[in-house]
Order: sequence, then structure tokens, then C-alpha cells
Amino acid sequence: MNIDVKNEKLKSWIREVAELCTPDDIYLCNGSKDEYRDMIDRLIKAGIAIPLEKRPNSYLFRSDPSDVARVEDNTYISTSSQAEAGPTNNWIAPDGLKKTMLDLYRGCMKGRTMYVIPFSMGPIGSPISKIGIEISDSPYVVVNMHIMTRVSSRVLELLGTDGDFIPCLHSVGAPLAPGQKDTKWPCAPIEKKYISHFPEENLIWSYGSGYGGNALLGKKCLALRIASAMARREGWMAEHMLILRLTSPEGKQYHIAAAFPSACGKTNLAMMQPSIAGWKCECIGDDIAWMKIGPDGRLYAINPENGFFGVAPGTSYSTNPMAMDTLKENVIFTNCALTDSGDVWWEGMDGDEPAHAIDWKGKDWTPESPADAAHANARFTAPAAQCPVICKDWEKPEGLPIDILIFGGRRTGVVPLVYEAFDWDHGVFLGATAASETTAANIGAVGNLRRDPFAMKPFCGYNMGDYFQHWFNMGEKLGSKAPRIFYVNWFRKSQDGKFLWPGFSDNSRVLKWMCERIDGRAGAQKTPIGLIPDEGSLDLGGLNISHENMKELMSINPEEWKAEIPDIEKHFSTFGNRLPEKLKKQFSEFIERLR
Ligand code: TSX
Ligand code: MN
Repeated sequence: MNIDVKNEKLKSWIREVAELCTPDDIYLCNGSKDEYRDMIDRLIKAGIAIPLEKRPNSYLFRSDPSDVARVEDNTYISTSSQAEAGPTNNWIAPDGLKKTMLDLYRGCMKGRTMYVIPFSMGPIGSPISKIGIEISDSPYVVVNMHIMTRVSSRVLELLGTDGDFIPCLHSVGAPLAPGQKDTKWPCAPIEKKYISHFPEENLIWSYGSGYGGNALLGKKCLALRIASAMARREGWMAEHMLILRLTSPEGKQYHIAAAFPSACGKTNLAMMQPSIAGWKCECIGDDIAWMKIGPDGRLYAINPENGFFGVAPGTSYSTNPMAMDTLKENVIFTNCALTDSGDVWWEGMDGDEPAHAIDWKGKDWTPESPADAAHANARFTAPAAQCPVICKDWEKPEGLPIDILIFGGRRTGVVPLVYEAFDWDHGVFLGATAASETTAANIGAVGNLRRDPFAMKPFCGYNMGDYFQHWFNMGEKLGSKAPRIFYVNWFRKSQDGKFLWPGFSDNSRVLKWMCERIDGRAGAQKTPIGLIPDEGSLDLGGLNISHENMKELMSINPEEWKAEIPDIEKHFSTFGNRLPEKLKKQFSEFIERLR
């Protein structure tokens, strides 16, 4: 082995993996700009990265058509007992899963270079940060990790000889025979894809996919699945939440963390610019929050990531201008369309569709083509630091104090625009019952109601019943210093099928109401589901919304809510004896209030 590392655990792990996967070469990454440049240059020469004339230092990649999204059915939480993984996770016993995967890993890097990627989730050296090392045979993974995490040799220095790290092993699962020509996006067939987590030993093994959350192991695998299990053991929280700072005209700052299932516009809210005069909004993160109780007893959050890995289709100057301005340079695009002028394009972008483009599969496309030009899950990978509204304190090592937690979902009916939980425990009930109607962007039939507790269903690294209990435990520790909890639904429709709420920038009005609740300046009315804004307490100034529409938007129909009870019961019953007593109590009190 020709590479020089001082950390004993790392040294032996690299040797072990090299002997198992038998790569042609081993390369230790240092995270430098030169390294990025070199990798990109080689990918351009191989025809894998397409430089974009219109965006400096930006490149388009096209994945294999079979490798376009996270593979939830092939994702495993491998704990010694199945009960520990719980009903929301796929489970295989560690011994069996490791045996299967070792057979796949044997010789899997033949003909390839094995990259060793030292990275930090969270600012390097922050007390909340965690160090991971990803070993991967994918240069696409290396360049994306450069943007999404802090890749640096400083991480190795920090590790010293005996520091600990989270090993993240990744292979695209496509060894090359001598002389065999490589494909542009090597990967394994679906039945050989495994995204495996061993939370009892902080270990990640991913095989067969080169895409996003399957391959960039710092994100969903480490920062959510493994971190959530660590967080429970260590008394903190790893959540699927955006983080933002709202500043009032008087200059008072409020920090908000919000959890939404996919297709609810989390990245849009993270970068939202208020429509109300004098209020300012800054982005801290768009996907993951790690939260710890600080020395003053409050809950402090950091964004462990270094970039945005966002869905491109639907992103435009009208839905998210700050994201569009983030994407001007230094971006990796995946599965977007390529225009004749050397730019990327996707469905929902501003302006006219191009008369001709190359679609995400590399084929000619015109507006007459039956299929979309960009894949519905096409992505941008962009440095968070170049977002025009990134908060100047986004990398504060101690994090930022959270005042407000928000849950939400996409519901055409039943759920009002906003309501507040009576207290922390009631807020946990709201998070645990959070649900969203499926859209074309999800799997399954459009319009089905899917329970996605805390937006963590695909990301909780242990039994979700225990996760609910962990939330109650955190509430007890936080006591009167706990953030207040709210539930929102931007997507309620009128009888004639029109969105009742303008959403986007006008969501600032809802956030303002929450801030005024915190300060005791806005009134609320008790209803069976929670506290809703007093009439006149939501700032609707300058908004063209009729009194009738506002009434419909905020209406609570007890009969409709009673109709939700059987589904919540079914949802809760899946957790068996792991369902916390406190959640049963919340549920029966909810039913009682609806009587
Ligand atoms: O992201 C959204 N947000 C949050 C924004 C900060 N979207 C897009 C969701 C898909 C990812 C929304 N869509 C929001 C919203 O608040 N609201 C809606 C529904 C809606 C769509 C269009 C209009 C109004 C509401 N108006 C016109 O088209 C003019
Ligand atoms: Mn996410």
C-alpha cells in the first residue's frame, strides 16, 4: 500500500478493503481545488462530465437510466435483532447481510481506482461534527463529496493516530475485466444493490448504485440513519429538517427548523424571501439538522452538510430565485437536459422550453417529445456558501438556538394552513402522525395519503417507536426551554380545486405569526386539533385573498378529523409495544377533544 495514513484504524481498514475489493490503484483525497480540477478533467476526457458553456466550472452528468433515485427496498438497517430496526425498516441479520455483501465486494474494484475520502459532517473541529471516511470506486462520488461535505486532509490530522471515524464503504459494483471498456455510468442491477447500515457499530456498506443518497454516504446514510442512532444513545437529535433564520423589522432573530416529506418544497422554504416589509430570511440548511442541548439548556442546531443536493425540475426564479442564483457556477448537474447553447434545462424552469435539447438519456428532444427532457429526480449539487442568502453564522461550531419546530405535509383537504401544538408532547403527536398526499414525484398512486412521521420514515436508523420515545425524552430535558411546535399545510385546495394559499414568499406571514406567538403578541384559539390564529392575527396586508377563502383555509371540520382516526390507529398499531405510552395518551386525548 503506497499511501501514508497515521490513524491505526484507518490504516488497517484501507488495507482490508483493498485486499477485498482488489482495485488497480488507491488514491487518498485531500479535498483541494486542484484535486477537484484533476478529477473533473479526467471525467471530461472520458466523456462522462459535460462542461457547460453557460455556467463557469459546471458540469452535466447522465446516470444509467436504471440508477436514478434512492432504492428504499434495497436499504437495510442491520441490527442484531429485527425489533431494533423496527417496522419502518428493511432488516437482514448482520452476519447474513455481511456474508452476501462480502461476496459482492470481492474483486469488485478490479480495473478501477479506490478513492479514500476523508470528510467532516459539520464544520471541521466543531464539537457537534462527526468524521467519516468514504472509500469509493466512483470519481463522480469524489467530486460530489467535495461539494456536499468538507473533504480535507485536516480531517486526517484531526483524527490523529487513534481518533474514531465512521467507515463508509461504497462500490458501484461493476468490476472491469482486463481490456474491458468502461461504461459512462457503471452500476449493478437492482437485485445486487444494497444500501446497508450497521448502527450498532457505526458502519455503512453501499453496493451497486452510483446515485445520490445511495452513494454520497455522508448525507442520508451517515447524517440521518447512523447519526439518528448515535443521537439516541448520546442524547441529541439528527433530523430531516431545513434550518432558517428569520429576522423581524426590530432586528430580533428567530431560528426555525422544519421537517417536510418529499415534494413539499423544503429547499424552497429554506431559501424563501419574505413578502412582508422589513422581515429578512436567511438559509442555514435545506435538508438535515443536528441538534444538541447547549450550556444554557436551549436546543442548538447545525447543518452538517456543505452543499445542496436539490431536485432540479420545478426550481425556477418564480419558485426559488435564491436557488437559481446559487446555481450560476461551480455546480454539478445530474440527469438534467442539455440545451444547444450549452446550458442545462429542466421542466418548470422559467421562460420558454428550448426548441431542441438533448434529454437526460442523451437523446434528441423537442417540445413534441412524449417524455420529459430532464428526469423528474434530476439534481443539482451546489456549494451552500454561494447561496446569496446563506446566513453569515451558518458554520458557527456551536450551532444556532432553535425557537420554532415545524412539521408539515401536502394535504388538499382537512388540514388548515397552520396550527400550534398545545405543548411539546402534543407536538410529538403531530410529528408522529404527519402525513402527505403522494404526487407524481413520489412512488405509488397520485393522491394517496402516506404517513411519514417527522419526515423520517426512510431515514430513521432504529425502531421508530423508540424514536418517538426519544422525542418525548428530549422534551423532558428541555422543559420550559423547548422550542414551540407548529404544523403547516401550504397545499389546501378549495372545492373548485384551486390552491387556497399563495405559498412561497407569502409563507413568511405564517412564520411571522409563529414568531409573534413566541413573543406573546399573537392570539390563538383552542380547537380539537391545536391552536389556530385568532382572526386578524395573521398578517394578510397587501394580499389578495378573500375572507371566504381564508375561512375555508383555516376551517376545521371535526367529522373530517374523526375520519382520520382509523388510519392513525392503523399507523400506530404497526409499532406494537414500542409505541410510547405518551403517544397513546395524546391519541386518546385527541379523540376525546373531537367528541
Ligand atoms: O415549495 C412550495 N412552497 C413552499 C415555498 C416556500 N411549493 C412547491 C411545491 C413543490 C415542490 C408550493 N406549491 C407551495 C409552497 O408554499 N405552495 C404551492 C401550491 C401553489 C402553487 C402555485 C400557486 C399557488 C400555490 N400560484 C400560482 O401558480 C400563481
Ligand atoms: Mn431530504
